[in-house]
Amino acid sequence: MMDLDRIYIKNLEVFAKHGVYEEENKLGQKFLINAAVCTHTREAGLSDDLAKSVHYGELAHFIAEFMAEHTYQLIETAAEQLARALLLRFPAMEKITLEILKPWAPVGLPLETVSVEITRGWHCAYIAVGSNLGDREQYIRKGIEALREHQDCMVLRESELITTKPYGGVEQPDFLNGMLKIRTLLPPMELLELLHQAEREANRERNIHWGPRTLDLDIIFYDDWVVDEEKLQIPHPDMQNREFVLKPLAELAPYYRHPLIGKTAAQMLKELLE
Ligand code: PH2
Ligand code: MG
Ligand code: MG
Repeated sequence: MMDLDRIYIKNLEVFAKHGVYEEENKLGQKFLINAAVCTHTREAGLSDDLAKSVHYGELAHFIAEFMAEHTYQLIETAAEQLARALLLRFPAMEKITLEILKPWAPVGLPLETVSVEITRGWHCAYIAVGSNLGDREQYIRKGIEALREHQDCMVLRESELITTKPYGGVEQPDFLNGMLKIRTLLPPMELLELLHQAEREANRERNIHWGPRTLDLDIIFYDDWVVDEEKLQIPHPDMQNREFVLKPLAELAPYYRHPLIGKTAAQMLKELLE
């Protein structure tokens, strides 16, 4: 991944009413905002065209208005919601580091400032889709639609859907399988929850492990992250052995490299078929 460029706003002063204490919500106080916006400025830099970059004036006004229009108890919440709103409002923003400071925090002790700083951004994930019950294509289309409709997800690409023999030894009908490339603001566990929600909406019943299902949505890759939680492993731990995963993945991203195995999708597919 190419290094991102940054646009900074330093110590933007806004008056707002975030706070846990009642007087903070009533009277309000001064806040300072620092933002480091990660984006690509090359095109704007060559063309001198503002439309190709993130307008720092719009950015500053958006921040000031957002801070004034909402009232949260926590500066954590103000930062979380503001970062999300900015990433949705300015699509060229890949990532933002946002710091919210309270120079007048009413804690009854002399201090210069209190603050929180968070970094949020868009992530790229590959989602395997599968169905082998009922109107398989319809279930898959509905699942993709559920992701499209979620504000924090964009479906960027869809592979062809292919018919595959059941893998894993359970006797069951043939599958329809495919792959999605998505862009998302959701961290892995929240993305998993969204996928489960979409599966539930497809009337999926979880009874036989590896049994037939109306809709299965699995996270294959999430950037180059490695996640090893009880409920979620990324990359998908068996993907390198599954033609029904590697084939549609290699269609979308033949050179995407597995962060642990070190091989590309195309290489893994070739080796599996050998
Ligand atoms: N999913 C499984 C088990 N076996 N076989 C095929 N062909 N396609 C699948 O999506 C599939 C499978 C468990 O999720
Ligand atoms: Mg699966
Ligand atoms: Mg699954």
